[in-house]
Amino acid sequence: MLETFKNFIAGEWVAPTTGEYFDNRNPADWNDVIGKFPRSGPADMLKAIESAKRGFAKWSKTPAPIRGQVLQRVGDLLVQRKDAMAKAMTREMGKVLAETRGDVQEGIDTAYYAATEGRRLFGRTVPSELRNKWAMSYRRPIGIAGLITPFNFPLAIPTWKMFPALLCGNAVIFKPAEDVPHTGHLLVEVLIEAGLPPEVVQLVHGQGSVVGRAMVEHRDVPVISFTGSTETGSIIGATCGKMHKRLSLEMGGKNAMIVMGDADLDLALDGVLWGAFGTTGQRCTATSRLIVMKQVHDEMVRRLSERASKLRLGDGLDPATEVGPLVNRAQRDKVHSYVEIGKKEGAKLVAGGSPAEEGPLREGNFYRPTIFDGVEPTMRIAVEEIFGPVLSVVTVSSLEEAIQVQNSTPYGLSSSIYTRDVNRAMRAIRDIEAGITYVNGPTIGAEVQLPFGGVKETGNGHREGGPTVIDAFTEWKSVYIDYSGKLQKAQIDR
Ligand code: UN1
Repeated sequence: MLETFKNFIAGEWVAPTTGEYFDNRNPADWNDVIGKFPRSGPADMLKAIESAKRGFAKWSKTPAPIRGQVLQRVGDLLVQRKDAMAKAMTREMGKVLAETRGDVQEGIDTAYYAATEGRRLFGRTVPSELRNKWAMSYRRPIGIAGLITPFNFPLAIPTWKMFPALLCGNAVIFKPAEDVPHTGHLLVEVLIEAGLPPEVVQLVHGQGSVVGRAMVEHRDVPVISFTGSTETGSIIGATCGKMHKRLSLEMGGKNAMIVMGDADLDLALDGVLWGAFGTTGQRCTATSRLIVMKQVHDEMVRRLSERASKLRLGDGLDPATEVGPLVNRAQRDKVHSYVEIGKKEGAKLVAGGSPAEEGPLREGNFYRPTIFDGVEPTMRIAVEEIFGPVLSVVTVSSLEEAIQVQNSTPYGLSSSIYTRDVNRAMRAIRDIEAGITYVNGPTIGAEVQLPFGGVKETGNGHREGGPTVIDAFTEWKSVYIDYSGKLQKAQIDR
């Protein structure tokens, strides 16, 4: 009997008012249905907002160190459930078990990091220009934070937003991607078991264009945090701009790895395989371009295409699998359409280029790790985000040219350079336009205690992770306390 899941609204697991549900299927085997999840409507969102207001009234008055203790317990429960949650995640979105375990670990790290922030959440005390007057500023929660999250890191990305938002004293409404509702469900179960007051978190499943939209357009949700496509981010941004809402956006990437002539090629090879084909290329930080110096191009591309063609595709739960499926059929079709575009543009296909359909792979959304050589920096496959296992190789003849190519897309999330020359590395760090630069590592591998985010069309200036994320979820209040017992006029009586 297929399990029917519910929303979590007003402290209870409840059926959607629409009475409608959608099937959540395993992308490695379309016949495996995980469960039915609510296709909620705006009325469900309205109830969630009303409840979150009550949750906020209570939670915002709970001392931050006590809020931190709840997050500490959240971390402990995630540790206990790491394996079970990782398996559930692989089953619903496909990436291999080692990676979904890493995804849960990122949630654990975020929980413990946020927990300790409860005893910091620093404000500033500064001197007043007047005698016998005190001046300070401190951070306050904003209200209800609406969180809209993608499928590729079904646990880590929601936690990047949710844990700091909660620590800062906000209530949250969580709208997970339609492809990964089960992980969202399991995460909310953990929060409730850890002792979070029930109305402080609301889980509303459904479509972004329906429930996500109802949340973004509602005046009582003053903060929105979104990770997803630049296209959707622009729509959300327009609404939030009109309504003067706080908005943190984390969007597309077209991340490049630069390989210099002096690089350790074995290291670069391991790095590009992991960066391009880990998570089946479905990361905002995926290495989707390889910018290689001409003297090492031939060797690099030959060895790379050999190894990419040997990567083992399969169900992510099988320990022998190296590359799982794409998340759904539409995503597989999109990847294939980009491969057709690349061929038409005149790039040379040196690995992959087609869906993988042998044996049991036929039941899933598998696509062969794909490499295009001879790519011009202006081709669409070198500029647009594909979000799949497709790598474009561009050849260059100097560091300057490499950096120019690296910077020639509308995005600026992650970047990487392989070189043994510290001067080159430092120049790349300075001149690359991106939120993250790795030296001798691929474009993926961000850690939770550092700012995460990008420049240009990747973001809107906010950073998740580290101490920076709390800027998205707090307001400043400045406080002046005059203990002189007389009227002192700033700027005048000094
Ligand atoms: C993403 O690319 O969508 O840097 C997030 C990494 C992960 C997070 C990636 N820690 O690989």
